[in-house]
Amino acid sequence: MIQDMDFPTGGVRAKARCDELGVAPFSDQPDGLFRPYLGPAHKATQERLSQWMTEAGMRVETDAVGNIIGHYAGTTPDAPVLLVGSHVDSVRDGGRYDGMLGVLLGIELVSHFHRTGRRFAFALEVIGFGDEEGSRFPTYMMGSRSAAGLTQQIDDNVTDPEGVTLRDALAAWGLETSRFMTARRQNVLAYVEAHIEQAPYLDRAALPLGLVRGIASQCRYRVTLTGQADHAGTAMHERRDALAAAAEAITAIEKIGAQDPADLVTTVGWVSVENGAPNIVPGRVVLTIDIRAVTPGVREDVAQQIGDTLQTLCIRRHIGLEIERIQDLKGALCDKRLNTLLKQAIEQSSGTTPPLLLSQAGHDAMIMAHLAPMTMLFIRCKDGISHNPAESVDDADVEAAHQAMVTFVERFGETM
Ligand code: HGY
Ligand code: MN
Ligand code: MN
Repeated sequence: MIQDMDFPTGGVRAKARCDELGVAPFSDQPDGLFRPYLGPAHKATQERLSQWMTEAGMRVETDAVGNIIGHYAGTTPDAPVLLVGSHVDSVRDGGRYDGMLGVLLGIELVSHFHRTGRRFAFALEVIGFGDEEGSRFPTYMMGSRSAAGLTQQIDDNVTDPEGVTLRDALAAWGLETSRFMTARRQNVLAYVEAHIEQAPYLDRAALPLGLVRGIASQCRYRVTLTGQADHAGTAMHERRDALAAAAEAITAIEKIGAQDPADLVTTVGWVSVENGAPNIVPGRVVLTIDIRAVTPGVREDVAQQIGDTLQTLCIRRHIGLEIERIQDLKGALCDKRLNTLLKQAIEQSSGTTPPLLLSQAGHDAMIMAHLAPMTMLFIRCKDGISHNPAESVDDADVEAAHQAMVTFVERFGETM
């Protein structure tokens, strides 16, 4: 447990706390970090965050979808809210700072004002979204979609790899999907998310902090390729090999992603071979496709191009093809006024002028943009590496982010 007397507060403590939360019991993976939605690690993390939020002078609640929220009152009981946050879940074998750093910087922000006795004409709230990555269930951004008041068609029969249904995982927390709509945050003036860049621009430019112009739209598909399982002794021309078809599809998808515009990316990040064995010609393969682009219309055009390409190769190979869209996230632009305030805050606090960057990584901020104007603060991460245990940040950069956020809130207060 990291107390004030052990560490300075602010960015250094935020980073140290990410490290503390990077291992058991705050991870469900013995040799790294996996903090899935509603797992034991999420529960232990929720309790620790609640402790730190309380120490920072906040009233703490858990909402109907399992997000944790700390409330630091404004000068009047009905004051509107400046909401700061990010996600507390992680990908499997993930980095310690993706998401969590933004939540802990929010707690440090409030802790600073609590220690100095500052109150504003708005309340400060810090939110830790429980399900952003969709790394346990085939869901995504359920936490922020609920907080933003977006309607969601959620099938709570979906199961995690261990066969636990979303319904049962929620019930263990006393939650159920029918109440997700009650999680909508009220009276929110703006949403601010500090997040590692998850790309190498700041590192290569030797800059600590960046602003975000917008977050790329993304969509995901589940593709099922059905051939015929057969003996590995089957003649090559007799086969309907689903994995060979998948291999051709994957390289075609990569080639399409590498074409213009530069802001287009395509990823096949998950493949499953049914009943895979060295001496069986694979009969059925399922894979996912993730398509992202900032330029409007590109995502849809590329999805069509990939669909046509897969159709052609499957006809040639006599392979059955099913393509199901499993995610559709519109892109979002950051609010110009908030970006100007944040830019001024960074210049005032760190003396550096932040570049304006595009985010190919998705963030809760793209969802919260449906609820209120939003802005993002990017923090340099080494070589831009993320979704990888090698993810790392510098104390000095995290402290610069903390100082920029304190200055941002003070300037935001001056605009009220
Ligand atoms: O997929 C994303 O961009 C985010 O990490 N969930
Ligand atoms: Mn992530
Ligand atoms: Mn993230």
